[in-house]
Amino acid sequence: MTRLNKNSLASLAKGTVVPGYDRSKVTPGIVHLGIGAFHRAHMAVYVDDLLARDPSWGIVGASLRRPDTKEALEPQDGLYTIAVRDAEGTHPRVIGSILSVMDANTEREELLALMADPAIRIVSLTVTEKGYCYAPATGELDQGHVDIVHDLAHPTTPKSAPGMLVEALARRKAAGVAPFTVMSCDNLPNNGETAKRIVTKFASLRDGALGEWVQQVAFPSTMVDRIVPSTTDADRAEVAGLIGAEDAWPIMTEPFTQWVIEDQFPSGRPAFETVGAQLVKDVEPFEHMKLRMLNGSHSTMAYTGYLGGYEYIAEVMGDPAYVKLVHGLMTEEAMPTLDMPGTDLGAYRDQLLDRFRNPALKHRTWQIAMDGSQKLPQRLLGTIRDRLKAGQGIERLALGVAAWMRYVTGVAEDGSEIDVRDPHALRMMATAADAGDNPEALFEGLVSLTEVFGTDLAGNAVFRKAVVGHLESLFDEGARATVKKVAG
Ligand code: CS2
Repeated sequence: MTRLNKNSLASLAKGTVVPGYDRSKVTPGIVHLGIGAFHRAHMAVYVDDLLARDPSWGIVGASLRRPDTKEALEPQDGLYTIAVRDAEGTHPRVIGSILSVMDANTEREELLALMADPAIRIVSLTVTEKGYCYAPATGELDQGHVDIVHDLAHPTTPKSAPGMLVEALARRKAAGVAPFTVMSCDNLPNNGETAKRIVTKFASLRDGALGEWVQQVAFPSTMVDRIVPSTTDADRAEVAGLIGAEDAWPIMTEPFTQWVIEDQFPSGRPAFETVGAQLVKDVEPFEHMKLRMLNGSHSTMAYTGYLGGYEYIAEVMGDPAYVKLVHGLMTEEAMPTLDMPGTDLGAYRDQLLDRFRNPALKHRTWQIAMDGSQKLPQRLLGTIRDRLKAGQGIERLALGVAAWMRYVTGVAEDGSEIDVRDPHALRMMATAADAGDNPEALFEGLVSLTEVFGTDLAGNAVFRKAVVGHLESLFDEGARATVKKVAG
């Protein structure tokens, strides 16, 4: 079978949507760090929609860790398929906005040179929570992080995202070139502010004058949303059948997509508002809504669902007790903490429940369960803090936290091993091993991870009682019975 690339583009199977602009006219205006599946299903699609109107915003993607995306997309001239799955079927569309992909490990110098080029006006990021090298509870740069230690010692050959951004900015400063705008598209609250705090801290640790200069860089916040399960071999085979060519890395996703962007781009930006993005003054309320409702539910379903023996989110949604739990978590516990005048939160919730139900999306609970230590603070703990302050109940949210604690012990209910993926996995599993099946000791050990829980929650009696109570039930009765009880 022929490979998807610029030569095969004209002969793809009927029904495949292809770029409606002349790719040879497109020039790079954006460097994107962290060219994973999410970016390719989200921002790259918005950019693909606007290149016909303005070809100066092509994307050069870079991966900081692994060369696999480059290896997949290079023979395809950067082209790949997004396959949108709904009840009617799978709809393939070839995206052309990614002009090339660089591997930061082997092409660091070329990548830094490009980032310093005046044509690049935006550097966007999807490096995941852990890519910020910060303490999730405080949002401060983790100066003891191994990559940060490395990058401060070797600032011109950085490995981390903050190190790359600051070295590129230093080169622009030296060349008298205005800074690019840094646009975080990661799932963090105040992602712009957070990126700014980390980048300016890192720059000032490198050199005071650079730290000052970096103050002028714009860091707009964004809220990003699209569910993107990992691609499987079965997905590859299906897409090949649909488009009539082999695509080494298609992306499977849902019809829904949302992007809310803080309008702060002194070096210019594409007309994102013409392709469905919302440009607003303050993104924070949108981020809270999304993180607390969508992601808070997702993480709760991931841990309780995995423990209960459910592989996919759509399966979890087939269990009425779980649906009741998530409905209650959103309605009773998350929604009252949000400040979204003019938004029908009930309708937003119902739309989320429908999205979770999408049977065509094979979204694994295990995938969402990854990196919990980086996700819990913004998804569950912030909501818990707000409610504790107001003297309100936290039963369902606390079950999410307890199920995470039970999950990171690394042992499933049937005694099999759980492949726990998390930057703190080893520490957490050692804590769990010490605690054995004593819920109190497990809580004690894990809540003392202050970079996750801060310093306030360990001593909060209401929080402790709720989480330890759920842990007891998870150990004694199992996840399904516990969900049923807590859902009411
Ligand atoms: C998920 C998110 O894997 C996860 O942690 O909760 O990736 C989620 O699918 C996206 O945030 C949806 O926009």
